[in-house]
Amino acid sequence: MNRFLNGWFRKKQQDGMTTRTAASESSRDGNDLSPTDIPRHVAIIMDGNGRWAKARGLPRIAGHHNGMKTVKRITQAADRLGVRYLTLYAFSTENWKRPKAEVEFLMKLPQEFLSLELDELMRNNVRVRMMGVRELLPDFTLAAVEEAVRKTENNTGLVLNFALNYGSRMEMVESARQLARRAASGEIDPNDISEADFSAGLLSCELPDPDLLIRTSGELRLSNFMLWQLAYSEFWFTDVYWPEFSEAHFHEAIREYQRRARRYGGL
Ligand code: V0D
Repeated sequence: MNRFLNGWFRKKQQDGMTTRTAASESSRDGNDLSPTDIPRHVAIIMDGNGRWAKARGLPRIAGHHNGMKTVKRITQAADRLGVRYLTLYAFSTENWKRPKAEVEFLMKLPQEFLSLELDELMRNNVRVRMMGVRELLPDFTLAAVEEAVRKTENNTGLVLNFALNYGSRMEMVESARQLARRAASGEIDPNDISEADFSAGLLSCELPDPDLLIRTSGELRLSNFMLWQLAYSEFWFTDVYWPEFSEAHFHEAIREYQRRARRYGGL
């Protein structure tokens, strides 16, 4: 793992000094991507961890654990490309219905991830944040995440936003309630409520809307993820399971995003 981290660092320092000629190499490392049209905000539904494990005769938790390595890989890839916001759907409000042992395992992952990666995230100026309902999350999970949020709050690089105990309909109902309370108290006129007012009541209020949504593992649904915020986003789906999702796959998604943007611009 150390070798990989050093590799990331070395590459960062060399950026702009390398000259690449081979087309295959250039397409793999993203040098064929247009640096002027990198999506500002990429959101990802990290699906297929359980299926990846099942296909290998491993327990589902082995899939979740390997999925965590992909989180690291794709955070690095996004950072290198200059993506400003990366939102990852780590745990939905519906995920509590899974077997108790699986939920217990999942709740240990933020702590494990951060104990391995927080130093590196700091060195790379990454800001960690969380989008979700704090209630119901175990104390040790919340403590680990909040420590990372606090330690990185002044970082100015990539914003790594974890959707944790997040549900989109719930957040929209909450925003509606907030506006209804303000209207009932006479603070605002219901007729003056704008889209911006509604957005301001969502858990994503500090982030721009995603430019690109990626979902892995072949499902073509939103599964209650950022329904309002994804109104104008480009969607990109792949059959690849999340534990096998690579930097090259990520570049493929962004290449397609840029192709669509060029076509749209040509109209
Ligand atoms: C399992 C694939 C990182 C999706 C990725 C509690 C399912 C690995 C985090 C994480 C999970 C969350 C917050 C944070 C730092 C790291 C994570 C969960 C699941 C759910 F501040 N991976 N990861 N959280 N998986």
